[in-house]
Amino acid sequence: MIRAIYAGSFDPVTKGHLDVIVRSSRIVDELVVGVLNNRAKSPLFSVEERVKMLEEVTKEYPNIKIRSFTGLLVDFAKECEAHIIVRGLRAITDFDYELQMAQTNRIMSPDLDTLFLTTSLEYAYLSSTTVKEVAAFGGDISAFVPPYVEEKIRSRMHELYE
Ligand code: COD
Repeated sequence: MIRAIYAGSFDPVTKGHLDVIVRSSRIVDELVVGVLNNRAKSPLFSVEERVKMLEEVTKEYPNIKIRSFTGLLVDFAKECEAHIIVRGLRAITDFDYELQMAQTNRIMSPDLDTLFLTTSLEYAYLSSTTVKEVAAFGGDISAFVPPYVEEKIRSRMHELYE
C-alpha cells in the first residue's frame, strides 16, 4: 500500500489545492490530507471547519482521507505510516521554500521523500490569501474555490464585516 501525505493550512482549500489532491490521489493507493492546526496563527476558519470543507469537496474519492495534525510534518507522516509527502509547485517563487522544506524533512526522516506536482496552469496564480482578500472586498470567488467553500467564505465574511 503506497500512502502519501499532502499537508497544508488550507485556510480555505482552493481549486488549486483540490487539483493537486485529486491528481496525487490517482498516483498513490491512499492520500492523507493533513490540515495543520497551528495555534500560533489566527486562521479565518477553525481546524474543524477546514477539515469539514476538505471532507465535503473530496467525498467522491474513497482513497482520500482528511486528518488534522499539530507539530512536525515528519512525525505526522510517521504516525500515518506514509513515506511520501506531496507538495504543489506553482512558480519559481515557491521553489526555494519547498526545496528547503523537502531537504529539512529528509534529514529528519531519511525514508521520507517529497513528490512535487506542478500546478495546472489555470490555478498557477491562486492562493488562499488571495481568495480571502477578494472575498473580503465582496469580489466573485467562484472561479477560485468549490461552491461549498464559496458559501462558507461568504457567510464568514458576512459575520465579520456586516
Ligand atoms: N496550485 C497548486 N498547488 C498549490 C496551490 C495552487 N494554486 N496553492 C497552494 N498549493 C500547494 C502549496 O504549494 C503546498 O504544497 C500545499 O498546496 C499547501 O499549501 P498551503 O499554503 O495551504 O500550506 P502551507 O504551504 O502553508 O503548509 C505548510 C505545512 C503545513 C506543510 C508546513 O508548515 C509544515 O509542515 N508545518 C508543520 C511543522 C513542520 O514540520 N515544520 C518543518 C517543515 S521544514
